Amino acid sequence: MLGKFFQKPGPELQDRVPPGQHLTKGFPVLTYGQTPTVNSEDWQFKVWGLAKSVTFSWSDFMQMPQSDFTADFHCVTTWSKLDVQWTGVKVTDFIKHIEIAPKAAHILEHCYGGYTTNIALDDFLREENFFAHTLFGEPLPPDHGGPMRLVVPHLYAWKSAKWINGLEFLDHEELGFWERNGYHRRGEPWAEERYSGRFS
Ligand SMILES: Nc1nc2c(c(=O)[nH]1)N[C@H]1C(S)=C(S)[C@@H](COP(=O)(O)O)O[C@H]1N2
Ligand SMILES: [Mo]
Repeated sequence: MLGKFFQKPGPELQDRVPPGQHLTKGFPVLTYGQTPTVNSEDWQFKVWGLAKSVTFSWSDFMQMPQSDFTADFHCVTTWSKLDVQWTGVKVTDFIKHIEIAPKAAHILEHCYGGYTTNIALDDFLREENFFAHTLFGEPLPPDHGGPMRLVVPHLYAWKSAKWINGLEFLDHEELGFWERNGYHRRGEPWAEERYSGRFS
């Protein structure tokens, strides 16, 4: 829908807006179900499966290098928001603290509230991915995934798990919540990988 909050991109921005997407100036909240209440003091993050099992606390993450990010955000429901500003921990810094088994090739992202989404290990390990705890200079609001979410800018935003609490490393692909319900297993916006052919 085009209206007050959705605009067609001008020519200067067109090369940043994937096909079938519209720009939004606001930042819509897209959540399936309830927003879980998670305090940073209670937040825990587990790694298991084909990686050495380990649990991280909030302070563990705060002691890792902190970086600022500016990233575009593309929801499969056709809105895109450019230049979102975040602070958090780069995935490439985080993984120095875990031991991934050589056989691992896929990940299932787990969240408070039960949401899951799958990602290939190669897509996860990219330099531009990060765990975010700050949005535009403020603590990440609960609706946007606070206290901590993953952000994977090169894939549709349903891969950017809010209230993330764990990564399960696998040698095969296990589909997450939306992927089991008809969405594409990978979700690359420039290729419009919106839906899985299995259901259409
Ligand atoms: N845990 C969890 N993470 C989630 C979702 C969700 O419902 N639960 N929705 C996804 C979808 S479809 C999108 S578009 C983005 C939306 O993030 P936002 O609400 O901060 O805009 O979060 C993704 N991560
Ligand atoms: Mo979405």
